[in-house]
Amino acid sequence: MKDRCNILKSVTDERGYVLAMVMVFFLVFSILGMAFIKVGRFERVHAFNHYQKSQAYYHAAGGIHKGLWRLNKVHVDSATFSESTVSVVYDSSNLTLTAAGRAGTLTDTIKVYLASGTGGSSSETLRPTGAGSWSSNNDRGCSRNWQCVDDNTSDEDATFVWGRRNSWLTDTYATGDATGTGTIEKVIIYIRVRTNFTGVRTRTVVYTGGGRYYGSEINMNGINSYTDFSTSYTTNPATDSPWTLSEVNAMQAGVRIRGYARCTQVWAVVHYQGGGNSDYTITRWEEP
Ligand SMILES: [Ca+2]
Ligand SMILES: [Ca+2]
Repeated sequence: MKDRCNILKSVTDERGYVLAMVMVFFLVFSILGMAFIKVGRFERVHAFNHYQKSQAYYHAAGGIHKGLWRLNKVHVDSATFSESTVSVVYDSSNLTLTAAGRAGTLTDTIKVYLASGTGGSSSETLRPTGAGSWSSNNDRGCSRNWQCVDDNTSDEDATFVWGRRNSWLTDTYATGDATGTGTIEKVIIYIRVRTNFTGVRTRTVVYTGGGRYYGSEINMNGINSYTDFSTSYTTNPATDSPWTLSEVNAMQAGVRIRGYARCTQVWAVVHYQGGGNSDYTITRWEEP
């Protein structure tokens, strides 16, 4: 009788164990939110999402060949690659990744659409490094105009360029070269200026593609302490097309002053989208 009780208990325990395992299985998978986007026949590219993780695999006869994306964040610098059975191409203009796989005569492709995340942008500051094509303003505290405005941290009234009454005087400066990666989203020209007078105007200048382009006139009335002003160019004003790296490297940033204003700093900031270490979120999958 004691043995029989033990056997019954054992069977009950086993049922309980199986039931518990099934419950754990569903619990785990519902927490993970696992959704297989594409799982078909064995040899093909497929992709799936689950909790904080997105992956695309190419299944070949010999097994899984490559896991491409993880943590639902795509690092674009490692996303474009190829090996014998799978190739992945990143298209920065359309923000897509296309994975194509092959095993023997079987091929399959999957396309992944991306949205840039907060980590998808970066910027770089370029400061004057030498004389540019114009150097019309007066200087104070330096021997060459560009040296008055190349401060990493503003030295305020220690070095500055300044203008002449009732005349627009222009300076443009050679600027450092850009080293960033990714699409150039915009270039912003900054000037840091102040005045003790009225009726004074300033504006930013960028010299690119053989032309000088000015920001809006800044009425300096009341701007007695140094203040930053900027002009943003989402496209190169000479071409009306997105900036290229060579255009950024060849451009000159500058300042144009009418009257007795002081400019202590001139610089440019290049903003990039989709640089080498940018993170993207996968938004949808598709088989082209
Ligand atoms: Ca340059
Ligand atoms: Ca300065």
